[in-house]
Amino acid sequence: NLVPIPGPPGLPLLGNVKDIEPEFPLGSFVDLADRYGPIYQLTFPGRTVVFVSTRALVDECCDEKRFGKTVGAVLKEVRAGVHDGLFTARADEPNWGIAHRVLMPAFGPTKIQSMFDEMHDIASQLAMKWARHGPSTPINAPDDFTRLTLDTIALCAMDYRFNSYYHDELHPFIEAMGDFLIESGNRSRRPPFTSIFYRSVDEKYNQDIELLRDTAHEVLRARKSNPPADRKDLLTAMLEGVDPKTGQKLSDDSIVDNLITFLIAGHETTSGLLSFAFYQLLKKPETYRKAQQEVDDVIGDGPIKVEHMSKLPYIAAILRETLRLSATIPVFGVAALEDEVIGGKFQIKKGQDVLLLLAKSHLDPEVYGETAKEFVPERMLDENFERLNKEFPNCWKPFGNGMRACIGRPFAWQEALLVMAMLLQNFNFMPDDPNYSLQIKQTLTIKPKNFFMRASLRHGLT
Ligand code: MNH
Repeated sequence: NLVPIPGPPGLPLLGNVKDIEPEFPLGSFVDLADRYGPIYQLTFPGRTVVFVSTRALVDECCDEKRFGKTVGAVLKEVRAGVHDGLFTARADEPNWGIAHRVLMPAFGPTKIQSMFDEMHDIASQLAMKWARHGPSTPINAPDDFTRLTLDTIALCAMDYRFNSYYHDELHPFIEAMGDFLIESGNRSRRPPFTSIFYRSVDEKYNQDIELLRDTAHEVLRARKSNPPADRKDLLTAMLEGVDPKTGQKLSDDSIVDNLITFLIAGHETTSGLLSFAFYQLLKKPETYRKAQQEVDDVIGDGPIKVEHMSKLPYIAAILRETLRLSATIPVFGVAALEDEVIGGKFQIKKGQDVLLLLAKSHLDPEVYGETAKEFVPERMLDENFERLNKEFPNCWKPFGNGMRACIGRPFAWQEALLVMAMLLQNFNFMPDDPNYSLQIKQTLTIKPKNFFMRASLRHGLT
């Protein structure tokens, strides 16, 4: 007794193209989930996509014996810039396994801890900038966090300094990257056989890709022409690492693909996380006070050290709760490995793409009860977090799933903890506009739009 998957009726040829708001597809996905329920389906020229939005359905789709990562429509377009780099490689492409095995060790706990000083260097530049702004200058939080995370990944992973705080405009790489990702999304929704109308758009797209690749080549060239004596970072692993399984090394093309991949994947998501975290803190003074208290108790007004990072459970809970309500990658895609039935009655054919809608499944009342839509970091304190994940497997998936889960998670975590701690230690923050209501900008990831705050020093900078 199978039941058809519901969904909005579409137009001939175009299918459901018009049901998606191009500026903010996530909003449409969520609205459709509110209208059609836990599972629905959309049709686009040449393909059908199923969306699931409850914890239970997401859980079934996270079973790697039944489903595996799919390079969905948008990522397929992103491949025009980064090919089979780690993020965009298909399951059957050998370069994924090679890069995965060669690069995993670079994200081990000791390696991440050894990056602390460089993370601290960039975080201090941010604190210095905001201290000099003084309390009456509005701070564009998402922009400055983007400078922070881009400079951090480039310095830690490849010993390259974008020096974003020394420029008013964001680095051209960031603009090219944003436009490239947005256009990749647009292309994935463009009807076929219309490319003749998009000539100048295509030209710009190719120029953006060229800029991304030139930047990566420049990083690679700088390293090769001036190899550091005793530095072992991600780029070292890319250049020297040998895959234990195949004995292969990464080719130069694969290194460029992965450098861009890491510059993109390594900063967009974390800057969004920090921006949403501050948005939430400013809305909840009580939470803010507890977070600042934790920093004062654990670190005081002395220098922040790597040992402190494991001693900030409330800040960690704030970050988890932020990623629950605002997963900065709000959807990710899997495909069925064989013909499947999910939810006991919905048929999913082999190869069918299924999008896991975290923006809904993270609000599932089965898991989070009546306060599901509220920001309550206490539920994410270590013991509670463990209990939730045990009772409701796959209820919290901001870092993706299984073997294709985020390789940079420990990196992002240390960076975000450090930045939260340093900012709370040194500043009191205020919203610039107390009536700000959240708007979201979506590329491949999401960030708050037009979110400004003000910072006043609590004492001299530490
Ligand atoms: Mn990250 C994959 C979320 C920080 C590098 N990342 C993923 C996926 C999610 C994700 C979700 C899986 C996507 C999919 O299934 O299609 N990542 C995050 C979040 C943060 C984050 C929410 C911060 C917060 N990611 C980082 C950082 C780096 C990084 C920092 C690099 C230092 N992420 C990656 C790479 C992959 C990935 C590389 C692809 C891994 C793979 O497929 O093997």
